Amino acid sequence: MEIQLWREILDPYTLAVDELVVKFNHIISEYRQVGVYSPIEQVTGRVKTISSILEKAQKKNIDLKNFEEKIDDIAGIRIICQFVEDIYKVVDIIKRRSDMRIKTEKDYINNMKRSGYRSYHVTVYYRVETLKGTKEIQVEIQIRTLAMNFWATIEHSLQYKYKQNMPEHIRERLSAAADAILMLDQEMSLVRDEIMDAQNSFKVKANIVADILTNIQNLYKVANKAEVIKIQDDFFRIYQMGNQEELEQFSKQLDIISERYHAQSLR
Ligand code: 0O2
Repeated sequence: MEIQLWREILDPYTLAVDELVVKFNHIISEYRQVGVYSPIEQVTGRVKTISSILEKAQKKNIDLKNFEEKIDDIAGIRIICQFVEDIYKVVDIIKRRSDMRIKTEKDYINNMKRSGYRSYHVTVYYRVETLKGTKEIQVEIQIRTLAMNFWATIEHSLQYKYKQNMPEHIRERLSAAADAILMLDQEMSLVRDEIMDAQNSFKVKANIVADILTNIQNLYKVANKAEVIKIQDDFFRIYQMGNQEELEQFSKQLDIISERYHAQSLR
């Protein structure tokens, strides 16, 4: 067998993970910029360690000559959602993208694993460009709720600790915890609309405040100082009253004043 140059082999996987984390985080920003609830809450990524690759190859009897083809989670992305419904929205988002091609889908949410594990797995082909040229690699995207992630993280550590010999009483506890997680997700789904409304209005308010403060800062550079100080005092007064409609109205008026001074394009 030829010598495996691990660093060179794994380098495009690192690039893919880095790019995809940026891309999924950008989706979160796009939703937030327009004040709409994002089905993605958090994104993380990792490249499997060499020892973990070797372990999996040994466990599954995979020839190291073609481990890149046979092990499809060398590059892994984990997308965390707040609600189960969001998971399917994220799957749709992935399916609509032109920069990744679906290889397989595994729905461990409707088909929970015997361990109690729940998650939606999508394996995609993704192209990266390196100095050596284009390489199409496989990336496993795991999509799960915050609650499912909590369970999976704890269970993964215990699996690691006990290997194949997890004591029966711990297995039972994990199974009971998996049932509780299922119920928690169902309960949360029932109040999803209310939670989303509350979070949306919080984000909308944060966006308005950010716009107002940017406008005030830009005006400070070009307008009469006394006028800008008055605008700032008015803002604090309206902000303290806590009425979002008035805040929106104030922001619109400020846009008009800024336009007059051509202050909006100032940085
Ligand atoms: P790691 O350390 O997370 O990378 P199979 O043997 O067919 O069941 P396969 O082919 O690897 O497993 O695919 P599967 O079942 O979709 O699992 C892929 C990954 O999902 C695993 O990678 C885990 O990350 C996660 N996973 C699957 N089942 C469980 C489970 O019961 N508990 C937890 N905590 N995670 C699970 P790795 O390489 O096994 O592990």
